[in-house]
Amino acid sequence: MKKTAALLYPRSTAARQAVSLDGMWKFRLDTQGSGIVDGWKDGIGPADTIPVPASFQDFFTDKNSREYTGDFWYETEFFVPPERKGKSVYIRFGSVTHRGTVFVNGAEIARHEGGFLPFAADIAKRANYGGSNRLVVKGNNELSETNLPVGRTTSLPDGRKAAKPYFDFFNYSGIQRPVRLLALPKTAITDLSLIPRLNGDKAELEYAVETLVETGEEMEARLSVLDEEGRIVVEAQGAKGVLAIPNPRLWKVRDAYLYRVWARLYRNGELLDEWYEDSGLRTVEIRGTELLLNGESVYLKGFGKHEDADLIGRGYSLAHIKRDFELMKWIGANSFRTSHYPYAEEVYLMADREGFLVIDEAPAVGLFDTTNNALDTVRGKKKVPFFDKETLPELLETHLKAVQDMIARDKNHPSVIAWSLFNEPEDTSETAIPYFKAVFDAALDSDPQKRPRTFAVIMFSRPDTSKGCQFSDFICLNRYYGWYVLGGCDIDIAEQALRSELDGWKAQHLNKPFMFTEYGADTDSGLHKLPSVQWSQEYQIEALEMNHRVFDAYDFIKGEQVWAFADFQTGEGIHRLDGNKKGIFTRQRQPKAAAFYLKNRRESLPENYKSRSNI
Ligand code: GCB
Repeated sequence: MKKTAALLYPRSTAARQAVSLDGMWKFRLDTQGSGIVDGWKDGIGPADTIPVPASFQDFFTDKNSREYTGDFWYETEFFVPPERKGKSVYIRFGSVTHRGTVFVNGAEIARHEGGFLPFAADIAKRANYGGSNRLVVKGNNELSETNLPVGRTTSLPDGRKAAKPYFDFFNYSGIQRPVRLLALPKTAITDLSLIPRLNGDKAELEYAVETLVETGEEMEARLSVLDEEGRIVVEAQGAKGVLAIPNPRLWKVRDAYLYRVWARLYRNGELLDEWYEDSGLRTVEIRGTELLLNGESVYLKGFGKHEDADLIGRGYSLAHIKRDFELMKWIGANSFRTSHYPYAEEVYLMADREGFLVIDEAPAVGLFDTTNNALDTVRGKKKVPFFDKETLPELLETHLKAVQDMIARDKNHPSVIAWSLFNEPEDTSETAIPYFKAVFDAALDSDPQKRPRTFAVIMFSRPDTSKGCQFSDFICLNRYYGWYVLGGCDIDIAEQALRSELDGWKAQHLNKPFMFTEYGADTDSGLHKLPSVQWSQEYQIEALEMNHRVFDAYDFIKGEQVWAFADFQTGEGIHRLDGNKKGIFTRQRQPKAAAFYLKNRRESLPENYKSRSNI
């Protein structure tokens, strides 16, 4: 996406104002698909009201609203003060899922594809200054094989559309993240890149400020780095540079120290723009089978998560973000993966503050459709591997953009230690190779810090069949031995099968760290059983114990992230009991029995568990 001052995280400063437009907005499902023809861009007519931000699905009491697929419309009014005239005025959406078109006072001013990243609509020419303005957003939540996340949209006999996700989470949608009205200077900072470097006990911060400057203007960029007490530790002039940080305090796992980096733009001594990022001094590196943070080996203890909660669906909730971090601290975790899409910006800000390590995942989930292919095979059609599909070139374009935009948004967070570029793609065909190469190259090109890249490897991809693993800097395995494979009474055989798979990976001599990014068992928080059965709380503990026994036996396993942090909503079906129940916590964020077992284990493992010096 073109860099604009409005895409930077919205902060009010001496030069910028960010005003929340969140609240109750008018809302209407476009069940007849007539919104455009009927001119809803000028006002959506008789409508309901719902909270923004939130997913719209779980407020209503009828199934058609919950399962609705198609266009949906939002409307609100906002006031633009007269003194904003002459400024850049934008509306910034944290996300509109999965796509949105924005109209202000009847004029279309922006379109955006992709439901998990921010975009901004320039309203300067359309705004009514000193008066009221009508904001209308047409959202759409259809799924396809050319957009992310991947799925399909079918038509029901009565004409309704139905979303068919190729992924295991509910297709929540709507205006799910905060909306803000921004007033920004015309001559503005459009980007700031920070690269921390460590050398012995010395630390440096390389920086680059990008600006949007009207032609011929003489600008001066300045940078100030402040410590947590607000004292200036170093200052610099110029749009680029390398700063030595005196007496550096490093950003460490669960012991974060943040420097505030102010970028300012001046003309003849007059301040035109200012903006800041909180940055941490830390390095991330893969060396052999070790993941190194600040040159020290770190073992990931954590979770795969979802943005998911009662009533709000995938909607932004600071309360849930806070509770989740408290639970992760309580249980002795140090990391999580933003499965299966980039989360709200505020999640990363809290991870920065709390010293959590984040594997930041692109919304590239569902690049696998064996089930559909299986039906085709029964019907006598040839199975088409996912990466052989005709839709691939278009999907790749969407994917590259999603990766580039995710990295542009999240590149300065000290908490982000790696990019996960896919979840469980069907990576066993030769045709996956050029696709993977393009996506992995794009991530490297986009990231000033050149962080490690990875993807989560599905069960069916094995040491001898995965074509994608060659691109990963470290290997992330999603494995369900003891659940989908050899579950229940067969758990002893599952253990043998897991060991034999790991022996296979070992024999490949990849000399890379491995992490388990998913393992676990569905568990009903009300079910106890002696002896255990699948779904009981006792069995969840047994499944975790079995996995951990195996992980502990292999030195190259350098991390364990249980699936999942909390129970979450999925589409209905015979394999899901009102959602996925693999949570260590319930959807209401209360512990299952396994949480106490896991707390014990996690607290007993040192942060540098299995480091060479520890073996
Ligand atoms: C997986 C997927 C995750 C599912 C999980 C499960 O492999 O990555 O999205 O929710 O398995 O529980 O089946």
